[in-house]
Amino acid sequence: MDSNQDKCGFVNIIGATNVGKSTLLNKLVGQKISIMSRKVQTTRNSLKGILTIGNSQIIFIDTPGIFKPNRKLDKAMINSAWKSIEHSDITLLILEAVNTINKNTIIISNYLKKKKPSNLICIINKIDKVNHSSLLKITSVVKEHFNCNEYFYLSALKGNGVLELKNYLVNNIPIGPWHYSKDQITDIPYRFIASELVREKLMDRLHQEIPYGLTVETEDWNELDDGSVRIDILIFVHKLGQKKILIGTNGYNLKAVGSIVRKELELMMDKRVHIFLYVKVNRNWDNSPEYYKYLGLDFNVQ
Ligand SMILES: Nc1nc2c(ncn2[C@@H]2O[C@H](COP(=O)(O)OP(=O)(O)OP(=O)(O)O)[C@@H](O)[C@H]2O)c(=O)[nH]1
Ligand SMILES: [Mg+2]
Repeated sequence: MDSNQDKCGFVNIIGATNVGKSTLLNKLVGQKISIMSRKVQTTRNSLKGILTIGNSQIIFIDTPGIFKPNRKLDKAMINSAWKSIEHSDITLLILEAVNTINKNTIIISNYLKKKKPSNLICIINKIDKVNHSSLLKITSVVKEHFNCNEYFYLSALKGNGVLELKNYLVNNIPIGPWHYSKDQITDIPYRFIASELVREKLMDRLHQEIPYGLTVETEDWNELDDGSVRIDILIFVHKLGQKKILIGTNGYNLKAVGSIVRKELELMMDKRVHIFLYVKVNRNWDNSPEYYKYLGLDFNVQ
């Protein structure tokens, strides 16, 4: 094999909700492209992150976390995660070092027994939370449920073990032409990143069912003559009561979210940003075909 030949591989990242998939994706590509939160069900659609090292290009796909779905939106999210397995060269199954096997991991284990991914790699994440002497025991329990080709132990949050994983992936992706240019790290437009950052901050600040009853969309994006950009962002909620809580007393919540997101986007894009946030009540936002299309999800999911 000619070691100078270009290599390119699709590596999808699957796992139960909240195990650290998006945190790992961001660590692997070196920039935040997928939002993360302490709450479950943060990622709603499959997102690409691209890492190019030497002559190798790895296209990672972060996916919505697996859990037992109830709502139509949840079902479509989980469908999109399963679908990504079909098109990947390597599948990274992310498990947590704490409470490793639970009802969500059992759903995954049952699914993978039927639909075998091409090269299943097990990642035990959050090892910063356990004593390293317990990793052997965790691995033997995992082996009762999953048939993985390799095992990696890492902390996506702190970065331990991420380099070893990158090296493995570079050595194991197939020969093939690159799909993206050398310095591209995602195909997600800034418009989408902006709305996702707003959703991330709202998930952090709001509690109970409210984070799951809202969605965020960028309505307008205008480059101004002075080199700055004006971004108008709409937040949809199901009920008027949710709107009031979201806005907060004297608009405090909304102002705080706008300010944090503005600073993050300014750093990312290296330009001045003006953000305008609006909250609208729409009882049906999660039942509109346009919304599913916007996220690349299947509206007709059963
Ligand atoms: N201690 C510790 N926490 C971590 C680690 N990796 C991720 N987390 C935390 O776990 C939580 C969930 O992280 P996410 O990256 O949003 O998890 P996810 O799997 O993408 O979640 P969904 O999109 O909801 O499926 C966040 O609070 C992260 O900071 C880790 O290695 N160690
Ligand atoms: Mg996620």
